[in-house]
Amino acid sequence: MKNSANFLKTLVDIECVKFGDFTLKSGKQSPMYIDLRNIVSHPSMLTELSYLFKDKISNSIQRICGVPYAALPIATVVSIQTGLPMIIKRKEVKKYGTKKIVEGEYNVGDKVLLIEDVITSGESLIETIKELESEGLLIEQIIVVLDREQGGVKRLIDKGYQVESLFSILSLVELLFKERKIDNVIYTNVLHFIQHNSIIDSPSKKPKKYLQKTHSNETAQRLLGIAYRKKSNLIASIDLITTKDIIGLLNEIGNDICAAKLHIDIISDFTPSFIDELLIIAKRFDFLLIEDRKFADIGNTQLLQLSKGMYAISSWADMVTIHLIAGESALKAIQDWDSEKKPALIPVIEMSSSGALTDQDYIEKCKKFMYNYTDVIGVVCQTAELNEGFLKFTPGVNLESKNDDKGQNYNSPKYAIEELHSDFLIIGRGIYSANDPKNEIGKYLLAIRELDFFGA
Ligand code: S5P
Repeated sequence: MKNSANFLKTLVDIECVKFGDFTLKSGKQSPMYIDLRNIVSHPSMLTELSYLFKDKISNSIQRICGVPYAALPIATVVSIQTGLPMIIKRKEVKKYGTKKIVEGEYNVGDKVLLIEDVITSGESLIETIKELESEGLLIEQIIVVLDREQGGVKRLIDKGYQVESLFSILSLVELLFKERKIDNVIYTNVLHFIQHNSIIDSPSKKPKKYLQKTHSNETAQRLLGIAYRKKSNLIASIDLITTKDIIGLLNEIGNDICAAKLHIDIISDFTPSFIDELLIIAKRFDFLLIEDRKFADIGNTQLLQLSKGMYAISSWADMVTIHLIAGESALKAIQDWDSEKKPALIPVIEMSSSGALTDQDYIEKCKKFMYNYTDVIGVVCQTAELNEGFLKFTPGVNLESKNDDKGQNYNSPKYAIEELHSDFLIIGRGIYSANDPKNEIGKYLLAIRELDFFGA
């Protein structure tokens, strides 16, 4: 086995993860069934796991312990791979002999790596932690193979433990969905299940917006999936004019964004190979590409602009912006266009600039027909209220400035999310003009995460 994606796909092949309609122990219906115990019959999977764990173990660890029983074989291979000694926590205390709860050699104060196969509520981990701690052991690090994203990790982090997971159910379904191994329905059902089954019950918190949003468009679902997984609804508007600067910036901030928005026609040294490079980086850092071309012509011309010329936009862009000024027919032309590769559409129905002509009347006129087109995943706007499920992309976001000297107006991330109900923040100069863009994007991430926009 060579990589994590293969490991995840093999989990499905060996039926450790199944999708369908399952009744859980609790009596609840679930669209997924997860039980990693079959891994013991697949030595190559255990070996792969030992490598994955090895990369993550902190230097201070002195003992390895698996939560009984499912994680015991995993702890064993990790112990063999790393040379770190293992201890075993019994599930029941022996009724005879030593009555020990922890088997193996250890000293009070030893720093332990605790291994778990799957985390849901974190209950069995908490139980094991309690018992190890009562023996004087210190839980230094916890690594879980698969996080069901139902709040267990957060619960342990809140208790002060250092927890991480190798994989999450979201990264698994995202991968399977991308590779067309599961369909829209399963993907959406899993997202809904996670949302409604989190053990973290905090009504005072803002709802987990992303998981509530569903959209039948595949690109919209991918974008939502990435945003949720990265806990970032930031779209970097990379309005830079050399390929070197663009690639350099994306390499710096790629992990922190869910999409990059470009104005491809401002690049001074564009060659088609730039697109290849861009696609590789987008894949590596897992973000989508938006071309902010703002198409605004009759249907036929728009199709030519989308697909022809040196930019061949439809061949690489996941999403494009479009003005609806030409009316419904121009939108319909794109929707009816029979093309293998067609970007999702984001109409600009309200602009951020001073004196914009996109008044309420214009917005309402756009809304009258745009909802009928499944290629339309949402809109660029400021104040407009949208139908449920449509995504709101908001430019004009900046932590430092209120405006520029060319008509642009800015709001803070907090205002854009809380007052404008924005789903995705588009940020240009706020990031790319900063002295240290990586550090600056950290401030934006902090601002949105403080709002608990992503929930637990
Ligand atoms: O109304 C709008 C629509 C868009 S797409 N106002 C905007 O500013 N934009 C784009 O968002 C604009 O073309 C630019 O690429 C980005 C904002 O950049 P910033 O540097 O002002 O953050």
